[in-house]
Amino acid sequence: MTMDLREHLEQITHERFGLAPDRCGSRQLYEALLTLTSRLAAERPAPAGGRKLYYFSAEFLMGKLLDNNLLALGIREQVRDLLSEMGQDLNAVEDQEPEPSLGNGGLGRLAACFLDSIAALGLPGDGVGLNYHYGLFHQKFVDNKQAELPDPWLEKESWLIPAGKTFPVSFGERELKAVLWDVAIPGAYNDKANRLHLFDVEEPGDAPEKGIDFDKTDIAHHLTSFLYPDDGDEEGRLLRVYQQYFMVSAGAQLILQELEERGYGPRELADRVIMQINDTHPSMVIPEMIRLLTARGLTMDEAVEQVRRACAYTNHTILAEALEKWPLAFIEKVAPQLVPIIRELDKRARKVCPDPQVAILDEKNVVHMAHMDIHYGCSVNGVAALHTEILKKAELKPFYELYPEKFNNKTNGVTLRRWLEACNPALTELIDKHIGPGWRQEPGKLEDLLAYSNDGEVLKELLVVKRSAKERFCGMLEEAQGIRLNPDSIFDVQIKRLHEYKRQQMNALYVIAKYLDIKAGNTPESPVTVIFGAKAAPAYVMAKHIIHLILCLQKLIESDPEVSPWLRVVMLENYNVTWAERLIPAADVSEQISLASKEASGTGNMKLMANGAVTLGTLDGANVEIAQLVGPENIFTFGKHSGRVIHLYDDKGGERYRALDYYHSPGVEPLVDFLLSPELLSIGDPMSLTALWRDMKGKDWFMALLDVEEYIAVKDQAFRQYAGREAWARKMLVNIAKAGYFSSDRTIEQYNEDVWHLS
Ligand code: 26V
Repeated sequence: MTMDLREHLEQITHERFGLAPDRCGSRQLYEALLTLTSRLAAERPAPAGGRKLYYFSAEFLMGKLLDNNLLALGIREQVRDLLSEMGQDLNAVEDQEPEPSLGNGGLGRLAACFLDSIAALGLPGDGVGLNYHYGLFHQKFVDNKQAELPDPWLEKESWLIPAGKTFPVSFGERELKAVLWDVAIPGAYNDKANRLHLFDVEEPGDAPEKGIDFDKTDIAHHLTSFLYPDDGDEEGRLLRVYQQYFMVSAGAQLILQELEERGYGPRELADRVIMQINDTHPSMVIPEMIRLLTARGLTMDEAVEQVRRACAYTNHTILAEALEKWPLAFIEKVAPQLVPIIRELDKRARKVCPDPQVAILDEKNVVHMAHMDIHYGCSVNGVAALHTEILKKAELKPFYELYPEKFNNKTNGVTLRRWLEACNPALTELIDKHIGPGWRQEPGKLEDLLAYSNDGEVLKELLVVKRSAKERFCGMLEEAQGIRLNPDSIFDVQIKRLHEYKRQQMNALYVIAKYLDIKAGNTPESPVTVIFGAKAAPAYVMAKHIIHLILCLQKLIESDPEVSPWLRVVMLENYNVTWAERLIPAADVSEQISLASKEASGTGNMKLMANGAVTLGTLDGANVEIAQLVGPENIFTFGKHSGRVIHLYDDKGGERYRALDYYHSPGVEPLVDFLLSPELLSIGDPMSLTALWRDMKGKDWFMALLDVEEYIAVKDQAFRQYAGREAWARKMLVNIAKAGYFSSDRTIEQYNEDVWHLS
């Protein structure tokens, strides 16, 4: 095999560059390996099965693909050895790869983990999405604020394979062609490959000259320019609807074409196809597929029944602002052909249940996308046990009463191939050494590590592995941002989209508390480095104020010789999958501090635990399941529970949350007021800091002040325990041992068993 690979690589570098591989530069070798792995993956047949899954998602946050594909193809170590024999370094080659910018956060990364697991389990299932050219945005820090630039990740050489297929998408007054590009998804442990189908316009427009503003009415050129273009105006909102319809119309046509190629007729759709709708962005696939089926001769009744059995919906959030609703007038403008179908679906739903709370079209003629999914799909799932319970008991209660049989939970998972094996080779080696390699295909076997929880040698090895991961991260950070950190400090890590409910601002208040403590002469037992990674949606003003605060604290502390030996703050610029892969192995403490009831699941919490970080968190999302698995000794929890929080939002009972009551506590007021201290005002923008200060004490919609005092106390307690190195290493070990449950292979097996029935 090594011989074959060597010959193959030599052939490619000779053809492409007229050079032997050992004479190539990293860039040339990257292109050669891209060609080689794409070819090997593309040669693989699709898995066979009676029914095929199509996973529709606005986002696929794939991360770099070379390393992962080498792993899935089973040639990673051979290629590494081959290159080193040639005096080349695979890591340097991998640095050449740009990260695809096709996602934003948890929902998109989950879709990528799922594709990996579906392929690894040998199940027939493809992704369907859009090929955004400039991604979400590239984040830069200018004057301690976030600036957004286009993120052009597509190069002449990329993982995209032209599929040679186009589909017409009709937008009322005009028609556009959807051009299909495929990314091969090879399965680990088998010789099959699935596909990620990405649709694009025929003539994509150029990147904007400055920032991320562009002509949002130029649909023909800019439909696929950006993920989540600014929806602050009507043009932006319309563009989102154009994107969604383009994706699902082309996707539905592809499905029907493949169905026919497989030898089945449109009446066999539901027996042969299942469409998973990832949040509501792809919901228009329901009326669109009904439209296409009726055009192929099915009656309305028949088409509705096929689609109902062939669609399943996953809810990823209970935040009202993220539950999509579109004015019917928008759909009338973008895809008028859907309007009579949506009206008909609404009429039928009203016959089943006249309650206006479950209507698809409300009295203002606004379409509730999730409602359509629930009436006209076979399954509704939440993404962690607590989240699904909240959907059933509160957010979607009337729907649960109507269709109890449709509701089910699928606790999220992550692919341990990327999030342990690929990103943390030293920990992988340690695990293999003690329990063998079987955990890869049976992640539950990680529990065999528990046999070593009192083995001082193994615990020491764990600490050595963590320490070297921290050093490695420090090297990369210094190179990227010129910041030098102390690898012997506690790495306290909060990495996730920036949102008030995730409460990065509460973590910033902790930093302020520590700063003031140290200034008052109380130094902590161990030095601490608080590391943030987050992008704020460009139009989310409060999130940007929070980034500004964190960057100001970073500046203030790094130039203070009294404080900086004990406390540092770092915000990673342009946090993405690649940064996550570097940082997660190095994390000591995993910050999962959302306001209870608001974080549907979280998946970073799972990645961090698998790499031996100990969670400091509220009982929210999947943290609840983590706490149950690892036990109270091995997690730090705090904060008001979800029931209490839901009560505090309630108008009834006169107990509504009032930030000011909490602000006036002696442990809180000085922290909040520090936002307006001369120290911070001399670094930051007074307008921004004042706006945040005012919001925190007067509104604080996500209740940071409710939990901040307990948070500080429990965090200090966690940091004190960190000093007892052996006991801490035991916590790390238990967390790694219990992470098997959070393998996305387990999640996918459950989807297949309960919803998809693929084979
Ligand atoms: C909402 C919005 C609002 C306006 C700006 C653009 C935008 C883009 C996406 C969304 C929906 C976000 C949904 C989401 O990412 N949910 C996350 O899903 C994860 C996977 O299930 C889960 O772990 C996280 O808890 C949940 O926040």
